This record gives sequence, C-alpha cells and structure tokens, in this order.
Amino acid sequence: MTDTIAEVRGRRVWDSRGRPTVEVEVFTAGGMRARAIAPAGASRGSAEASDLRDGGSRLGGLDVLTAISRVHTVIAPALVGHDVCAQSTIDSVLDQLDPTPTREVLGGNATVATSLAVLHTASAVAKQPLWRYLNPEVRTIPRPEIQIIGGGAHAARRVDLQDFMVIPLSATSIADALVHVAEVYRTVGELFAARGPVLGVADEGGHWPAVSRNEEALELLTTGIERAGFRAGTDVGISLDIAASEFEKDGTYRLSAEDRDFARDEWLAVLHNWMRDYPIVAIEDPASEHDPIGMRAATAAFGARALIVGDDYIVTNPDRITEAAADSACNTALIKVNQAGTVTRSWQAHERAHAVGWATIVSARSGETEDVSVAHLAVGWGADIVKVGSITRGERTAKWNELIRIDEELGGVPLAEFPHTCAAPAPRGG
Ligand code: 2PG
Ligand code: MG
Repeated sequence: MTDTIAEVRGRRVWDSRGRPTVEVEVFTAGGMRARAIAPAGASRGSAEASDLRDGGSRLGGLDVLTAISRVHTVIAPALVGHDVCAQSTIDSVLDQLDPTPTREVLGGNATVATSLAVLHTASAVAKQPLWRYLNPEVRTIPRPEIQIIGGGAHAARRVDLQDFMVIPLSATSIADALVHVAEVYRTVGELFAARGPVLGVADEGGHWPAVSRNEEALELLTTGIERAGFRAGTDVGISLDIAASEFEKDGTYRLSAEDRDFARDEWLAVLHNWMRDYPIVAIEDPASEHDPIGMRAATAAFGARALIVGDDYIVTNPDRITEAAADSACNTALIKVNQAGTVTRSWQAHERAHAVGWATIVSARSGETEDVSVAHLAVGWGADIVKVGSITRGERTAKWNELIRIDEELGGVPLAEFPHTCAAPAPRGG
C-alpha cells in the first residue's frame, strides 16, 4: 500500500517543562494524516542532534519558530510527492538537506518530528497500529525501567546523580510490572513524607530528591523496595542514570551534593562501593562522555553483573556503537530518536547494538509530551527495555498506558527477559 505526501505542516506546541517544541503533521494525497512531536533533553551528549532554537530573550531563547519555518520552506518542498511509506528514502532526503551529524541546519527538533510524523502517517495508510506496522511478529513487551527519584539536571542538581530508577525483575507482564513500580513509588513517597515536607516531583515525575547525599537516595530507594514487599535485587533492581558528563570537568568528577572531588580511580571506587552495597542492575553513563578509559574500566569492573548503558557516550550513533563494542566500553545502548534526528538512523543504531551483542533501551527525553511514539518504537523494534521517566505526570503515563493497550492488542504477552549479559546481582547485604 502506498500514498503520496501532499503537505507537511509544522506548528509550535508545548512540552512538559512549559517550553515550546515542534509538532509536524503529514497529510497524504489519499486523505490520511498523522502527527508527531519532538521531545527535548536537558542533559545532552555533545555529539547528539541539537534542537534549533530561536535565541534572544523571548521564552528564554527557546522558541522554535525558525525550526518550524525550516519545516515549511525546506523540508516540505523536498518531501511533497514522495511515497509516505518509503521511510528510509524520506530520511535520506532529510540527511541530504542537513548532512551535519548534529542537525545544525534544519534542527534535530524539525527532523525528528518530521521523520516520526511520516512513520505514523505510513502506519495510518497501512491501517495498522505503529508497533504492528513496524513488526507484525511482536511477541514481547520491553521491560520497563522507571524513575522513582529524580536528580541531577532534572532536579536543579539537588543531588548529582540524575535518575534513581527501578527495573521490575520478577514481573512477567507489563501490567504486573507497573503495579510493582507503583508500590515502590508510593512507599518511597511515604519515606520522604516521614522525613519532612514533601517537595513535589522532579522533571520526569520522580520524587524530588530531598536528601543531602547521593547515598541517602540509594538507601531510601532500597528501603522502599523492601518495604513494598519485594526482594531488592531479585524482584526489583535499582538502575541509575549517573549522567556523569554533567559533573566531570578536566578529568575530575565533582559531587556537589557532597562537596567532594574525585579523580577517575577514586570515582570508580565510589561506584564499586555502591555496586557492593545496593542491588544495582544497570548503570547509565557511569563515566563522562570524554572519558573512554572510565567507561571501559566501569564495564570491565561491573559489566558481568550490570547493564553498562551508553547514552551521552553513544548518542544513538551506529558507528559509535561499533567503536564502543570493539573497546568494551559499554554493553547496552540507550536509543533516543531525537539524538539521531531520524527514525532510520535510530533504528540502525538499535540494530547495530543487537548485532554487537548488546542490550537496548529505547528511551524518552526529560522534556516530553503526550506523543507516544516511543512506546510503539520500543515494542516494534524489539527493545529489551523501555525508559520514559516516572509513573506520574501525563507525559510519562501516556507511554506506560499505551504499552498496556498494546499488550492487550497482542492478547497479553510476556515482558522481554532481563538481558542475559547480566548475572543476577548480589542480594542486599550479600
Ligand atoms: C537521559 C534522559 C532521560 P535527558 O539522560 O537518559 O532521563 O535525560 O532527556 O535530559 O537527556
Ligand atoms: Mg541518560
């Protein structure tokens, strides 16, 4: 089935931080239409596609009217007349219009919204939900990784680590996994409430990190898992996005929350203690994007028992995955469509990661909207894990709830196994 692109329309809409972002709607000659919205990161890898923002003083310089005008004046004329189902051709037109890896000409916000809108329109033309359009043979739902406590750039740097998350390990369905996480979220909320005033939530809906040391958050999370009735490390494991690029400078890792500086080896010793003391099953960006030695050392030290996830280090780039695999610098790729700028390039990164034997995590951004593309991509691409923030706030629950619906359409399927690159973590105290 084919249909031809008749119009590509951009518009300014709003994200979960109250910032403007780009929505693109694609219309076909046959009367179909679909749309997608660009998400936006706060902690960003220096090599990822960058959003085109207007600058100046209005809206803090974050307006996207220039990016939208690129959609109308550059992208639309080049795409009108193309078969909307020819995703890779359309994405290569976008690549030709802006060959820079960081999408400086068109803006990653313009390219990703366009590329995703084209994909959604193609699935509408095929009269299929997006996940099934991508893969009619889907047999599992990715295992969720869900934020319980925010931090870092998502919580005004109240603590240094960015995401204190959990991965349900013994749950076998998305429905059960979300129940387990909701129990942990609630219990950790009670622990915070017992300590003092409740200060709300961080950018991705996790509890505000009202703690003075990073370890305190780890302690609260572990206690919360246990108080909720789960075996920490067996039923529910901890997953951290360290986002270390955010607090490394000139080879020194600085924990502001604790007012302490660490050389690389000392920093790795801190991680070693956390791995020993807490039921951690995954660590994202344990070292800075500028510290390949640190990434390799972390993978060598912890890679047999935890996912070592490359986000800023990999930036959804297939070539970087090949290099990092040859270097043993990670064992899992975080895949974010707006880091790459197109669906095709992100899919290539996802395929490359599985080809080199890594696990994959398809991820949303900290600035999100009601757009649920990420849930469909994660299912359709066969990701091992899906990460979209916490289990609160509409822009997050939109994705989890979509996974529940997809599971129902599939007739109830198992969650993907927790990736086999990992042995089970040591139980707490073990
Ligand atoms: C990350 C993401 C999502 P941001 O670092 O993995 O948590 O954050 O979108 O701010 O880069
Ligand atoms: Mg990250």
